[in-house]
Amino acid sequence: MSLDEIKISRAILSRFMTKFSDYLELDVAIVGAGPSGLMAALRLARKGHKVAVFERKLSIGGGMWGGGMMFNEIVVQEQGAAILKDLGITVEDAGDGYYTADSVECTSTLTSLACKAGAMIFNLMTVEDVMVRENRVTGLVINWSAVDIAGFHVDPLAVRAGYVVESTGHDTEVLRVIQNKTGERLLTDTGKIMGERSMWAEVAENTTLENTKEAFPGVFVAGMAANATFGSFRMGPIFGGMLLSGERVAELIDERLSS
Ligand code: 48F
Repeated sequence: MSLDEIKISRAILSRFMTKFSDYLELDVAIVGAGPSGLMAALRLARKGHKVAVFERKLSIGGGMWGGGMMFNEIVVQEQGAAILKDLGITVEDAGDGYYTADSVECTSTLTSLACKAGAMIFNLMTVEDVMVRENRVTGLVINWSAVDIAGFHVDPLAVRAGYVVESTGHDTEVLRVIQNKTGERLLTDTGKIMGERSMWAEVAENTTLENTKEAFPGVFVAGMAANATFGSFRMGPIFGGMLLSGERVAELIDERLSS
């Protein structure tokens, strides 16, 4: 068979357009493909919901690849180790209730399983805004990250979603847009993003789960963004809370979608 460059180009364009257009209306739109967003995508897709993840970067996985300070191992506690083992990831016992796992294996396995479960991941796309109707978020406004980086004046496109997961990590970008543009109160004590506090792993791991909840009508917050939104601590390279938060947000949204 001789290779035709135009057929290669046409195959990519035509498949991408079909895929993109199929995912313009979603049950759940997830912003950020870090560990919490990927875990949420995996669980929601396995429940049969139509899910897409929008990730700004070329790479999927957020802060998980880098382990701690680029030593590419992560630490989890008992519950996190159980999740990783269940996903088929090798976990090493480090003693005293600490477990380690290779961060590359964790990230790549989680990504692969989310895709295989039916979640569609769109990388290189930045969520720059939301759609709001009657004080509820009904979708996302997206653009190519390259447009954003270049500072080009190019209008975005939009995606409709039953629910949005804000899993953008430390920066809580989606809620920041909502706070700035709607002028409405967020569902926090202050009505605003309360901000991330300095490192305290033990408290932060627990509060991540408590803070995984609806932060604005239609928007659930997960992972580090949950702690940043509700004013809790950062935890550094211990990742069980991220995985559990992804699972929790999937359960909460599944309940809403099923009711
Ligand atoms: O930061 P990130 O890994 O979020 P996470 O799931 O996990 C946090 C941990 O990695 C670590 C930690 C705990 O152990 O403290 O930091 O909470 O991933 C967030 C992803 O969101 C993307 C960003 O590129 C990253 O991959 N992202 C951020 N803003 C946007 C976005 C945006 N506006 N549009 C699209 N993607």
